[in-house]
Amino acid sequence: MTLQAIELWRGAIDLVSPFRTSFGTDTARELLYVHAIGDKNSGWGECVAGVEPNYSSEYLENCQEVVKRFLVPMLRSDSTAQSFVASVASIRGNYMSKACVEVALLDLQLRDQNTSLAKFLGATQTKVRSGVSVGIQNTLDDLIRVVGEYIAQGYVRVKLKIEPGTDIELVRTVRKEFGDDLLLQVDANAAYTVADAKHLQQLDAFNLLLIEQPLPEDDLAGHVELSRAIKTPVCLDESVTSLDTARGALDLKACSVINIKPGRVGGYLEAKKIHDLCLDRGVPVWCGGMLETGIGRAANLALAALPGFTLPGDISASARYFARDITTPFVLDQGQIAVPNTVGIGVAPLPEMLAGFKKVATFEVAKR
Ligand code: OSB
Ligand code: MG
Repeated sequence: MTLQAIELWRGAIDLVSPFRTSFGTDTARELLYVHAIGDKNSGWGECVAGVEPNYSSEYLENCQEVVKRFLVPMLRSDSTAQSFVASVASIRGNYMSKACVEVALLDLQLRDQNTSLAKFLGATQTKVRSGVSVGIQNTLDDLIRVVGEYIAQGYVRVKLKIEPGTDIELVRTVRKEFGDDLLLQVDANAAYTVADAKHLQQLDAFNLLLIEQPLPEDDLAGHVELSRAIKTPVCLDESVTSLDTARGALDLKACSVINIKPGRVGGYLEAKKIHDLCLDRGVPVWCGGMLETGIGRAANLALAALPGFTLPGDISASARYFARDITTPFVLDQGQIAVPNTVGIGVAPLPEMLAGFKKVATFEVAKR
């Protein structure tokens, strides 16, 4: 592979409905795409960071700066995703910045090799079961209506966003309305403290698959204590930023399930390592989402097709997020979404959609 240039593209796509979590509300997906240009093919990567540093410390403007100032300068014409990951190990954190460059390189090199990301990662599934993440609604009636619509569309698992004051009643209501067979879980996005353990014990009555990231990302000890205090399995999202933090969390028994998001751990190579560790230890994993457009969604589908992904992930159809996706839309078929199986991530931005985006930078890559 010969890498010639990196382009950065910016734009936004409106969400079909506002997405509210314990940390904020989004009405549009602001986007940063990395386009890696080779001599024969090109590859695309999507940055999962939000506009504000409220899910984690990373945010989109900062990612763009980190990519430009620290990551792109490390690239050479013979760089690969693997050599890139090795060379940027000297840069601390900045997982989302690293991940969007890494996957653009992966897409490019796998296209050159005429193989798919799914095959490269070791996928064993051709389609994956699809769950849906439901934001906090204004009223319980709205919540029932929205959840009912998603179930009618075929989503096989529902995740409810919760926060203090909007939690137990909400879960009770959804359980009562949709019955005991519904695969149901909750996500607090770090909104509680370990002092809420007694309160969260009330969730034990509702047979949830898991509670995701109840406590702040740094509070592994708190998650250990909470895991002992409640029956609902604790799953970590924000806390797991690497293979090392995943291993530590499991060794400490801070969680019994892990949500793997490639953007949060610096890319798909690290995500696969976390998957392999969890598979080896019999720890269930599932693929998280960051309201990705088709570029990020395609790559997540490849990852979610690995054998350790035994729980349905937050990879919903394009229509759950956008009226028009950047790529050919991903559709739900009997609760499942097909895993791209052509070359690279299997998709690229539609020219008519990209026309509404702006190329904000082009960097020539030094020869070697
Ligand atoms: O915590 O899983 C999360 C979206 C943005 C930031 C954080 C999270 C989420 C979601 C949405 O829950 C999942 C999806 O992409 O459907
Ligand atoms: Mg989460």
